[in-house]
Amino acid sequence: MKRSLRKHLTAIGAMCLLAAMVLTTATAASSLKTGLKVYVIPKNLGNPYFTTADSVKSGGALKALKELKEKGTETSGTQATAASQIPAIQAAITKGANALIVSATDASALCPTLKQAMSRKITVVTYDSDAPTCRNLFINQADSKAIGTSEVDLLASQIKKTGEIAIVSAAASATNQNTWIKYMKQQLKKYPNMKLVDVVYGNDDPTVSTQVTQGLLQKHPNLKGIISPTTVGIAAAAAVLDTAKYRGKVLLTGLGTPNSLRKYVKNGTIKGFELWNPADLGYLAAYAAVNYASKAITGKAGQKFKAGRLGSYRIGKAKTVLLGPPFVFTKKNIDKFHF
Ligand code: RAM
Repeated sequence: MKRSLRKHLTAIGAMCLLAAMVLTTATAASSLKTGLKVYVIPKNLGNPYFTTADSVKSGGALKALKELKEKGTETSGTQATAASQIPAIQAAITKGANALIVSATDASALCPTLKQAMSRKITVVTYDSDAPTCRNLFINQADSKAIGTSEVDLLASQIKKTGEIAIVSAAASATNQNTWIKYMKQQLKKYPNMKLVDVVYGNDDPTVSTQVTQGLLQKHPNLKGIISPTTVGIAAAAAVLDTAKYRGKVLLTGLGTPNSLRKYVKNGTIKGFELWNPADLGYLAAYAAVNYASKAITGKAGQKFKAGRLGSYRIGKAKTVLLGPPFVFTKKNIDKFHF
């Protein structure tokens, strides 16, 4: 009896030991590295959209890196061009980066540098604007097709599905804007009385965006609507349209931030626009980058990881993680948002 009890206890002991071992291994596998040098590299510095996406104050990428005890740095050029952004990426590599979180101004121009980083085992995560062939993961703000389609639908409802329209985009090389425009063109086929007459590029620069919008209005006196899928472009276009001549006559929608468009929504220059929460996008990108750099995930579809306050996320196809659906801001709800 005694012997069998001892045997029993030994068996239980062994099981406990095994369980404890399994537990430690599980914890070890999912525990993240700390002290990593992570560089957050937006298209450009001084763009309020990226300030929100990246900063500690707004709860963006650098906040996540702080929570995870990494060394986070935001760096880029001052213009949303590859020539301005590439030196910042190269400098981050030279400084011994463990991970780069990049919004690509121009995928093909950036790829040689990003590939060089990957060959040195530096984790490369794109967010906001992808470089599909030279990164480990892309953190997508919202379904690209949904963005393009809903922008057209929003404008269609505002101009009664009729009239000439134009697009004021960011850089001609921007992957994100070009993808959305492709879906806008597809969706426009559903509106035979709406005609896309021009696509112009303001380069995420307020002055250039103002000039190209003014140019559009001169060139197309019958213009009824503008879609500007860039936070810088839509704010510049709104300021141009905010005069008695155009207000309510040339309608504007696109992707913008509530703070920069509040007054135009209230005075009727804009009836509705869209966006996601840029801070959540940066925050998610940082969690993904640290998980990848810690080898807790490898980019396989279906893998799950935890992203702090946002909860759990799953990697989808093409090594992409989707933040969530876009949100429409109108006069009714804009005062609930402050970024
Ligand atoms: C601008 C940038 C950015 C884009 C937003 C909507 O700030 O072009 O890449 O995602 O607009």
